[in-house]
Amino acid sequence: MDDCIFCQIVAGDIPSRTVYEDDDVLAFLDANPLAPGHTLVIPKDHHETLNDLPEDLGSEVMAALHRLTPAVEDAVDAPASTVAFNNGEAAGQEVPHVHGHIVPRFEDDGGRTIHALVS
Ligand code: DGP
Repeated sequence: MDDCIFCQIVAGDIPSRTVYEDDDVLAFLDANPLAPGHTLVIPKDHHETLNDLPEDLGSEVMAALHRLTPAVEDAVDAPASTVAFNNGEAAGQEVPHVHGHIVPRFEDDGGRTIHALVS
């Protein structure tokens, strides 16, 4: 979609810091990180929410999250992470292109809830 920021990142029209890429999935650093290493994982094809995502593509996104979460934690020496989707505008989804957040968490970060972190 021409006016979708994340489609423009996939197309290379907006610069981003790529963390991982394959035929179906792109992961890149969040421009407004909630913690060092905050990474977004998206399907390259445009789908607005998880509800619109074909199941096979959802599996690809989940597989990437599964591989990348420990790698991101290792990269920033985090003992844990919050992995979440804001699914729909009322849930705080600002960019209408499905994306999973990997937010590294640290012992001293206050133990904020998922909601406080990603909405
Ligand atoms: P959400 O609220 O779940 O829709 O999160 C959207 C995230 O996308 C937010 O953490 C900031 C990030 N973001 C928005 N625009 C850009 C951009 O142009 N580049 C990158 N790397 N991240 C962006």
